[in-house]
Amino acid sequence: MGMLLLLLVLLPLAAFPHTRGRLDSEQQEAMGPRAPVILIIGAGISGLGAAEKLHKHGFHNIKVLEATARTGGRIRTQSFAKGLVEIGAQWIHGPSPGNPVFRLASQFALLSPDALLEENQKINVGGHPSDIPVIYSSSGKKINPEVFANITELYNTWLEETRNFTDGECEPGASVGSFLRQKIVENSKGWDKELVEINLAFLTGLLNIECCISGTHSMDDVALCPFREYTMFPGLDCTFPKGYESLVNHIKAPLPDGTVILNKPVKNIHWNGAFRDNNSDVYPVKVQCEDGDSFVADHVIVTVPLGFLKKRYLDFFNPPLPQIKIQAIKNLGFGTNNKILLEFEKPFWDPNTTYIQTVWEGDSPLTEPNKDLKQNWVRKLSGCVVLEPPGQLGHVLCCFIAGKESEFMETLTDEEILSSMTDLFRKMTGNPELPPPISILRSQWHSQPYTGGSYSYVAVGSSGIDVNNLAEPLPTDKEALKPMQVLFAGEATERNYYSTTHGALMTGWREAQRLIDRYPELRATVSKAKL
Ligand code: 6YU
Repeated sequence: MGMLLLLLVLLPLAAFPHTRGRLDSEQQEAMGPRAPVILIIGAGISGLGAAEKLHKHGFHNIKVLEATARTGGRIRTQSFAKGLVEIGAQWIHGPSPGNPVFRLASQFALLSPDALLEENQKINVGGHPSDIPVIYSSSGKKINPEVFANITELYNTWLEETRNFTDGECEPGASVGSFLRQKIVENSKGWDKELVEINLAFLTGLLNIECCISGTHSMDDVALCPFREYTMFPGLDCTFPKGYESLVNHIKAPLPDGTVILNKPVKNIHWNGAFRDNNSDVYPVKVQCEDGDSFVADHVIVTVPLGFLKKRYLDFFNPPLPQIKIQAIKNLGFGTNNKILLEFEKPFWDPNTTYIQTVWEGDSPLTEPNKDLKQNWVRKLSGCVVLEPPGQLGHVLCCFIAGKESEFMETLTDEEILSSMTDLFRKMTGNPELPPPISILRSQWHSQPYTGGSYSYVAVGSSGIDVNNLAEPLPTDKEALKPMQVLFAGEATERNYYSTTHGALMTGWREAQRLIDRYPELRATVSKAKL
């Protein structure tokens, strides 16, 4: 009977040699090394993607520690009006087979039939609104987009040209903004006198859109030479009919209960140490949480946003990060792009309108914008997307605003924003009686303590090398006895696809793969078990 019991205990361990329960040290020696313990900080798409991949490859000692009360991070779907809206990521940028988010969404049957059409997967819009906008000007007139057809085409070719620069070709402070401004100055010399003012006002609006796409205050902050490294998959951007979070829910579904721990903000990460668990096993990493709990690990994958790292890099790591990483964190840009969602009783826009753009007469990319944020923040709005389908959702506009004006907007009350937005639409439509929106929901990504903004960009003074340096695991010494103690994932660590959900997912998978490659014996066990 005793023998049978011993066999029952040892058999599962023999089948999975890295698993070890409470065995004495002699038994431990005989069993070989214990299963690696992995902690993942952050339950956004990168953290959950890493956890799911590791789990699938036989790593079962995984915990995901998430600071907030929810998973998804910057993917956040919420109820609003009569349906669901996105507070964070909205589209799959470039939905085509190369894009892992598209592949997963298709596999989980989360997309509409349109998104799956092959012809849509071949279209290239580069993250820009693809439809012809309805344009309102601040003097209360609707402007025929044909008026701006030439200037729009020119602007698009200039944008393309920003991608022609190679490293070393740019002056130290060269930015996408300075390049575009130079083009505007050169080109405006040939414009009809009466078109100069309105063209400049329209171009200011296009630059505001660009700021939202890059998540920056000004295109003068975005470095010119590295701009070409941002890579787009082809495909007509599409959305998730049941919300972006439906993807997150599918990714995390295979993880055993208890893997993801919510409301568990991490205070700091101690690495290069020797920390014991209750079994007296020794680990190189200890993660200390704000609530006093601590976790030991062999590896920790840090997926916190760059915005968080910018605030906390000094006290979040012990020993401190190497200088090369600190420099990368400081150099790279992390800006704010927010949404203001407005529900109207009745649409003031024509049917078939998909995008509304506002033009402020008198604004120009060649003059300094007015610094009085209280009076002028609404001028920075880049435009409003008409959300579909109105039948299910109601009449909802999703307006975008980036930069300091966006951060100022976060400090206002809903009532103050409603009042400014009502004034704006009354001015633009020339209708002083236009009824105000009936409800509002806005994002506040800059004030979120565990995010600190919206997404990353390669700022003037930085380059793709900073992104690589940020992604490099610690210790950086290749000969280290315990390598890969702290690994880095998250959208800001993806040199070509930063600022997107697919970029974030790729980095989670990249770091999971690093660990899978580090434990070939485990891989062999899993493949054998599958045979
Ligand atoms: C996309 C889109 N999109 C709009 C808006 C935003 C973003 N993006 P996470 O932050 O998700 O997870 C980290 C977790 O860590 C988080 O849960 C924290 O709470 C947690 N954490 C932090 N500190 C912690 C601690 N101490 N302890 C424990 N946990 C901690 N992307 O593909 N399509 O339409 C948009 C948009 C308003 C805010 C977007 C879009 C960006 C994505 O949302 C984002 O990259 C990923 O979700 C990040 O996932 P993650 O896991 O890395 O972090 C030309 C050119 C230029 C380049 N830019 C072009 C691209 C444009 C991007 N698109 C923007 C447009 C919209 C509308």
